[in-house]
Amino acid sequence: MIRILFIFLIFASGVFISANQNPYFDSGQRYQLKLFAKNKKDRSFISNFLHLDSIDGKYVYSTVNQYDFKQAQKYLSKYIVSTTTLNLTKFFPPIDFGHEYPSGDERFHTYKEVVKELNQIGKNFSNITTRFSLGTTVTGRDIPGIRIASKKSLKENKQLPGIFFVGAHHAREHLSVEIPMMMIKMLVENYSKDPKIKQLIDTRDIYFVPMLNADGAMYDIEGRQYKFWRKNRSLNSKGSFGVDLNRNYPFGWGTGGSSKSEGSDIFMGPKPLSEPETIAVKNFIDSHKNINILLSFHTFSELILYPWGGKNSEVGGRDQKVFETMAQTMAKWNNYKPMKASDLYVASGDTCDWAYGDYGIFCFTFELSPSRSAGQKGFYPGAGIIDKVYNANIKPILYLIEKAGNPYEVIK
Ligand code: 0X9
Ligand code: ZN
Repeated sequence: MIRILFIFLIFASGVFISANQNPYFDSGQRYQLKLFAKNKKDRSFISNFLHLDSIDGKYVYSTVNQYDFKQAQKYLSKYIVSTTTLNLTKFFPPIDFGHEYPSGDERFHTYKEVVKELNQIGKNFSNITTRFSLGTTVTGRDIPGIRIASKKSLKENKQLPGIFFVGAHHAREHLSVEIPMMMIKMLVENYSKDPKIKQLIDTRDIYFVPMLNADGAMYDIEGRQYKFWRKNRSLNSKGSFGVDLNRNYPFGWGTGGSSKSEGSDIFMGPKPLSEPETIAVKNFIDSHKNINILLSFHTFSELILYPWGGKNSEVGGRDQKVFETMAQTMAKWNNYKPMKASDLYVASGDTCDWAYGDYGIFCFTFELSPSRSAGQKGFYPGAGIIDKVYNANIKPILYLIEKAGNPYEVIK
């Protein structure tokens, strides 16, 4: 008996040690790094290892997990100015308390609330909406979507020009769920009140998927403790979790600004489109040839980004003019900074390079508010910011819906 106990203890301690020595084990420790990056070249170099949360002149800020922190110490030590340690270990490994946002942030929609509200809207406005499923996440959640288009118009017209809005490629960017949710509500509620909205809904095919990375977003709030989680919740081959969905698209995949290491927050995945969430987006785009414009909501920094993001060159020609004109027009309303995505930093495998590169879709990434933040408030600005960000983006979003009719109209 004693011998069995002894063998068990040795075995158990071995497991314990290996879990702690496993470089991919996520203890919950997070580090906030301030790095000196004097120009775009420095930023793009750093972006091969870390995700950059924000840029402030010659400095950049990044919140990283333990794996990326070790990588940074190894490869980026000359750039690191300071490190702040955040201890979230109390909340790891995750315990599922049922999902709710941390105190004060309950206004943000949990996955269940997104589904419930979309179902309700689908029922209440059945003449202009259809609930659909984009696909299924890694852990089996249905990815909820809603189509807004007048059923009468759809009957009369074979095809209406389409637009696709998607939120939450990144888990911790919870505000990117709220803006599409509010927009959906506004559109359906004003169909019978505002002739301009009616006109749009009668002549366009509008699709919303507010919470693509539902697994990651809900993991990020488990235990009512934000975790700075970015990726989805795939179990990787060496035991770490998550692929960066915005590095997993096939166009130019793995050509810079993303990582081959599964423990990294910018892990590109074992192959392009390795994830059910990105496959779901691709299947949708493949089967909806009428989509002319795509808007992917992210946070933060208050930017309007357009291709290319994976290389420094411009898309060129007429399309360049369309991108610039649209971005500059919208920027006047929301006061965001319009720019080519790679001017921020080069990163390959993102949604917009793929949507434009493979399908010719005019694709924008909105980095919502706040404009800058080195601390926790960047990704977690609090629910108090939601209305302001929504109001700033109503006009740009309505403009995109309108221009989905013919994006080239803006350069005529
Ligand atoms: O890095 C990203 O995926 C996006 N920023 S975020 O802070 N929301 O993670 C920006 C994508 C823009 N695309 C490129 N720079 N390629
Ligand atoms: Zn993002």
